[in-house]
Amino acid sequence: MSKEPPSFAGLTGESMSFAGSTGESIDSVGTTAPGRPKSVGTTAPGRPLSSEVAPKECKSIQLEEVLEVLGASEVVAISGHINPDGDAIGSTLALRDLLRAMGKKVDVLLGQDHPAPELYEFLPDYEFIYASEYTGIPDLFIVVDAATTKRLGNTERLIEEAQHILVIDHHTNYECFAEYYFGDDKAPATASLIWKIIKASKIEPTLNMASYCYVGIMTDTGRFAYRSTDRSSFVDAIEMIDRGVSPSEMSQYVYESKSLAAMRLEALIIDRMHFAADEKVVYSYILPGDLSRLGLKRDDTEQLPSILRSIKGVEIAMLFRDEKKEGVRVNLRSRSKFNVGAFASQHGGGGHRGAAGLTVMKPLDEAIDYVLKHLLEDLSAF
Ligand SMILES: [Mn+2]
Repeated sequence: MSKEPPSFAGLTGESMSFAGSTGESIDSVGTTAPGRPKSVGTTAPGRPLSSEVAPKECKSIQLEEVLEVLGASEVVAISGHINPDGDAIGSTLALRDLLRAMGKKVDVLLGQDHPAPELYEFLPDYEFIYASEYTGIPDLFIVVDAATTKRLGNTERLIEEAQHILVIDHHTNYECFAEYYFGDDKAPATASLIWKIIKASKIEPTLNMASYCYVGIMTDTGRFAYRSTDRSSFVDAIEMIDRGVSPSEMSQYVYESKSLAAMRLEALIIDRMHFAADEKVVYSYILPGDLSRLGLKRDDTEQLPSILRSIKGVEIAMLFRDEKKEGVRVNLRSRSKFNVGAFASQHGGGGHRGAAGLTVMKPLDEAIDYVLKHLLEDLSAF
């Protein structure tokens, strides 16, 4: 568990023995052909490269060009991914304030038809419009913190309708669906990129902009602790503190305002823990009735996978959330060099090296078996 993975392709040779089941009912990216004969070795020379479609051209733009694109637009819509986290929320709101200060008409959209998480309601001007109720046709539609159209929910139609599309993101699995892309998969948060844009603009960063971006960076780095945390995270934080952001206040709001019900859910998850691979892998699950019984929302589960990963010796933590007809949502966290983002991408999901997610369209027990089987395969080849 200490080697750097060469690339995920290098592991496919081993997981080929499961190729027959790979392409089944999860929305797999389809790099493994169902029914292919087992291959031996780990270099996988027999991968069906010829049948793979070459990646589309992605137009990456630099900071200056981002400001030109923003400057040239009058009516703007911004959206993060569905079930937005702190980074998606913080990034959209900071960008909204920047654009408003630039004199633009801006709406922040939600791709889902349920409210943004209550957890971040302490943020000023916490206002969103359901994309399903939005009738505007923006000059510019900006997608933040989402690399695939699958993460857009009801905002996806704007990809067709808006005149221009800009994606600002830090995930590794960008699908090249936009005209402009300002991305950096090494950035600890999308909010770090937004902060860069704000600083490069002619607008003086406000306390609100700094607070939004701080929450984005704080949550995506797990309070400046995950592997993604780097020097820039702290430099950005210092600049935000200089604008008046209080780190302890932000931390209190996000991490120490837990409801008793949320604490009870944690107890339930801990009670249901299972281990594999010499206790290097831990997993637990949430049943369909759990949240409603406790009076909780799906947003209240955001921090649970990290709690599982915090056990000594655990390298990979997984939380399975049974959403019945919507399938089983799997959240993965890694603190070894095993890249859960690449693993998730292989199975139709996405994310980062240390935090990723995917959806499996199977009943819960089968979903657990499926993911665990593939994970253990890849781990043993790793
Ligand atoms: Mn993010």
